[in-house]
Amino acid sequence: MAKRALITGISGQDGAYLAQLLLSKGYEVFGLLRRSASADIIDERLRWLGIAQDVRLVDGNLIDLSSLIRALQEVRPQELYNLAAQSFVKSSWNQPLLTGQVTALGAGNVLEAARLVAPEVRFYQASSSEMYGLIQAPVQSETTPFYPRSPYAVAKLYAHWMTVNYRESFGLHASSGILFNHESPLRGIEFVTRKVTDGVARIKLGLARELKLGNLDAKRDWGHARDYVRAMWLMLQQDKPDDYVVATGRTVTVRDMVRTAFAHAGLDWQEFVTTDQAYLRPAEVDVLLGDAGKARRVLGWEPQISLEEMLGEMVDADLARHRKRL
Ligand code: NDP
Ligand code: GDR
Repeated sequence: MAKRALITGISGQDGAYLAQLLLSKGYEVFGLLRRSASADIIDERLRWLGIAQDVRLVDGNLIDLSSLIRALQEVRPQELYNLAAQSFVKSSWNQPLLTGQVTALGAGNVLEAARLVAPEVRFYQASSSEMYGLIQAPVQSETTPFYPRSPYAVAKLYAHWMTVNYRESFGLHASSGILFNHESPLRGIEFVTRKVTDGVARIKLGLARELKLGNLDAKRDWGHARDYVRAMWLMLQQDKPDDYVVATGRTVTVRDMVRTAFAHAGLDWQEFVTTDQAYLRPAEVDVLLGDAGKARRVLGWEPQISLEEMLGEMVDADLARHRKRL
């Protein structure tokens, strides 16, 4: 019998790559999808990976507990991955309460649904390096204290601790992956790497002349989503649920990331990039650098794709997208 997995956030970057990984391992993959007026663009990412026909979609929304209970009763999954969230940090200052409802209480709803109707399920929570915020140690691991710096990070902390609490209180097989930034050609266009690679492609093809960015001094530990979804799956294959940092162990400024992406297309970033206050945040996370030693030791996980390879893949994919539209 094939294993069944239910993924919330199936239409997002990680949902798509995780679905592809699980399908390749012979799982039956179900995705929770909230209704949207623009249904035709919803499975764009699944189509891009060529798996749209293979994933079965279930109607539901994280803020509707009854829809989650129904989805779990219908699917009866062995593994449940909670990837859905309002995930854009900058928007979380404009929509702080919605972010709390979806990213925090929504995760609570998924845990509660699991406890009520699927207590045997193995549960994964998409926690985030944003929880470290104003960092308390130069390299962040599972034992580094958190100091959230955005409504998004505050919401993720609630979800993270609820995951730990449901594990300790109810014996749920609940694990939390504290993932550092990870990107891909399927990354949302509002996030900085994809905004940059899309900008590079437009400039290269003569569709744009400049690219406006915010804080170029921030440093991030950037990996590839394809590597990171493998870590999610590995966590749920362990006998014991636990929390794991997933990171590359290398940190780079936004400025250096931009330079690398422009250079891939043979362009000098300084001729095209300007800064604009509109993209600054009320509070910034200045530097993130993760220690994934525990994931390496316990899960045998290692990232395989370098930042340079990933940015090259993203620039090439954006060039191809824009050429198709020309
Ligand atoms: P995306 O923003 O690409 O995807 C978010 C998903 O959540 C979308 O499928 C979206 O659906 C869904 N969603 C939003 N609100 C609801 C709701 N109310 N009910 C049901 N579904 C909803 O995120 P990523 O794929 O990049 O990230 C996956 C998860 O991992 C997120 O929780 C994110 O916060 C977290 N994370 C991401 C990191 C990264 O670097 N990518 C790092 C650490 C954590 P729709 O298409 O309808 O909008
Ligand atoms: P982040 O990702 O906030 O780290 O959250 P994002 O790509 O939005 O920002 C990274 C850094 O780049 C700086 N920056 C800009 N960011 C955006 N979006 N647009 C710009 O024009 C720009 N210019 C500079 C930002 O200030 C920031 O320092 C992501 C999300 O996926 C979260 O859901 C996830 O939890 C964390 O990564 C880990």
